[in-house]
Amino acid sequence: MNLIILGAPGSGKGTQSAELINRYHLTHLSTGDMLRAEIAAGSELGLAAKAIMDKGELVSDDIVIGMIANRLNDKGALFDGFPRTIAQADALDALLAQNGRRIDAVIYLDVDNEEIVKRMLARGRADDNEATIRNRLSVFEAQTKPLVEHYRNQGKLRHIPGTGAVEAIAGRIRDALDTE
Ligand code: B4P
Repeated sequence: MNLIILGAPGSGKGTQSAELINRYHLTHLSTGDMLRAEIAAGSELGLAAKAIMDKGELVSDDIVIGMIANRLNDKGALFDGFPRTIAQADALDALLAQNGRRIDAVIYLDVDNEEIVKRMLARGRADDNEATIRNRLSVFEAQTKPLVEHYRNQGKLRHIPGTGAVEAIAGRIRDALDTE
């Protein structure tokens, strides 16, 4: 099985991924984690990515597509925070098709903006200040939200209300996937 977890910044993608990878034995592919690892390692890519992430913008499609292409293996995968643009979604379809694979379902965690701002200010990561958060939310609306319609049209979207206890949300995701 190959899954995507999609949602606004701070909607809980990373949080819910932890349970999903264990339950369905998936490789966790989080572009946000990969970029933060590059920053921590002080690589050239990390330095360039940090400046973009601190502004709340998206890192270029070529960079994140390359990172995913390097890590795909034969196991099913959970794509966390990727794709974030239609170009990334098309590239992912092409990469999977090379091995006769495809995306089976897309979990869309739906959380309203005020709840997101509250959560991210509490988390306090380097890119979690209010100005950056507001910009990340508008970047999400403009560049990533079109993916909701894109995957709905393919019949793959599973709409999950993303507020409430972490375990309650995990239960909603299980219910949505187990009726596949
Ligand atoms: P990501 O690392 O993907 O991070 P995120 O969207 O901020 O967080 P996530 O949704 O995983 O939230 P989390 O579970 O942590 O992206 C960071 C940046 O990297 C992007 O802005 C971009 O610049 C760059 N990037 C990444 N992928 C890219 C791509 N494909 N293309 C281009 N650029 C890319 O949860 C957030 C907080 O809420 C946590 O503190 C958590 O504890 C809390 N929380 C979770 N569930 C909760 C619940 N049910 N109730 C209350 N709090 C909850």
